Amino acid sequence: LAAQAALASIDLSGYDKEQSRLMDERCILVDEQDNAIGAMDKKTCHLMENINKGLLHRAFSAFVFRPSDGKLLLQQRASEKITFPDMWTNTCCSHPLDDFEEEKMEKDQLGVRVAATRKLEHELGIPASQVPADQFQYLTRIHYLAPSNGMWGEHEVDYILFITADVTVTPNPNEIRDHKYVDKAELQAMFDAPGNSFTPWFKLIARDFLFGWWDALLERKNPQGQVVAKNL
Ligand code: DMA
Ligand code: MN
Repeated sequence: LAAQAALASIDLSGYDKEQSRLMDERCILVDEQDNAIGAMDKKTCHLMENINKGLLHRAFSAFVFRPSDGKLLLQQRASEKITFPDMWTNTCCSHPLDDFEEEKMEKDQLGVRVAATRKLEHELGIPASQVPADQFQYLTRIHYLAPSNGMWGEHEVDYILFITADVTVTPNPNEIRDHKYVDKAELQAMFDAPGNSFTPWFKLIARDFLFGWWDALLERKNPQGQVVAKNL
């Protein structure tokens, strides 16, 4: 990895003020084995020029399912977002931050769980009590790289977290433009329809994992939404 002094930066004055401010958050830098190796501001981490030098950070992708019918809550990112604006994606994505001691904890994925609870509240207004950190199911983590618009992109080790919970959504309009619940067929129809755009990580997770995991989640449920024993 290049020395910090060699990393590119950029002037954010043309972007949304609040989203520009959030670019000062400090992401956790990792190597390809997800060992924490430092911290860097979100702006630096998301410039393709730096990503192309190997800069990699830790992230999470949270998926909220409704207990009554197993539908998945999607969001459409706000136009104000600096990366991947206006795209449909899973319930909430973001980063555990070096700014918070708890979010650096790696045991039982505590850091990303706490960050998921924090950002579900920030982006969707979901009360923390409805999505407690210990209630997330950790599926896996994926290493991926994807360019966004212009000079921006993502390069992350992304922890995938599922939770089945009844949630109250009060959207933060600076973060999300729209939201909706979909079943598998409705999601597939969205993918097939012309004109919808999706984040690259959501497309990747959907292609490789989501539908299979979703089936397993639905199979473990009876119609009342209670967990019942499987494989007896
Ligand atoms: C970043 O998501 C994380 C992933 C998995 C792409 P984001 O751009 O929604 O995060 P934030 O809103 O915190 O910038
Ligand atoms: Mn990121």
